[in-house]
Amino acid sequence: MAIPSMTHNDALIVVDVQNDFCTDGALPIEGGETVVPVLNQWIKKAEAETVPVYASRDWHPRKHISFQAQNGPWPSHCIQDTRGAAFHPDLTLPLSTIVVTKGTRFDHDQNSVFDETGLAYHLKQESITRLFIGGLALDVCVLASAMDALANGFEVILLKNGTRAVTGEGAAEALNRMEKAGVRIIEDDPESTDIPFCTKAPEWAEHARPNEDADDTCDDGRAG
Ligand code: VGL
Ligand code: ZN
Repeated sequence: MAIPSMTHNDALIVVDVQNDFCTDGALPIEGGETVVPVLNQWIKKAEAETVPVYASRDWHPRKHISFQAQNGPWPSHCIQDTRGAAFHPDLTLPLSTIVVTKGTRFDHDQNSVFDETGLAYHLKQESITRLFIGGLALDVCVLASAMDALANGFEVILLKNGTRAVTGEGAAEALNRMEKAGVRIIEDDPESTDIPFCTKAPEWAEHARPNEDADDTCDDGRAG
């Protein structure tokens, strides 16, 4: 099956590619960082087609309800403004990236990027109808986001090579559920599509990171 071209009415959604979900993070997902080069390729392709890039981040307050110390399921992770909550440093998010912050509520966790974020409203305002989704974790936030995207009337393409799951069984179940619900799952490398890459980006853009400031803040000795 041919890889769908990215066009207008598409958006790329990069879910929670944050340090805490990678090796040595607080909630490490096996091979979490391996999604970075794959998603960087999709980001490049999106930029070449002027397809907007959205990056969600899990952004928990201390003592979040999802933490084990609060009787939740997870070790504490992605605490606001810490290094663990920062996007992976090798993720080449363009300056134009729109960041979607979730997991900030005190009364419930927000696994889906659509859960009380207003994102569906915004995407509809932008006339976006189809979402390319990758990131972490396949069986938690990517799954919840893809299912909510369908429920909100979007077409969904899962970038399978650009995601990793917390558990192996979780991965199989997530893929199964998504496929049954109507998510299109693609495994191909974006290099193999018919979309030309843009000619070389300007120097400054190659090094730009929207979270540069957050990183600096963490460098001066604060927790994280
Ligand atoms: C996630 C576990 C806890 C995720 C977030 O982004 O998939 N997983 N919080
Ligand atoms: Zn979380």
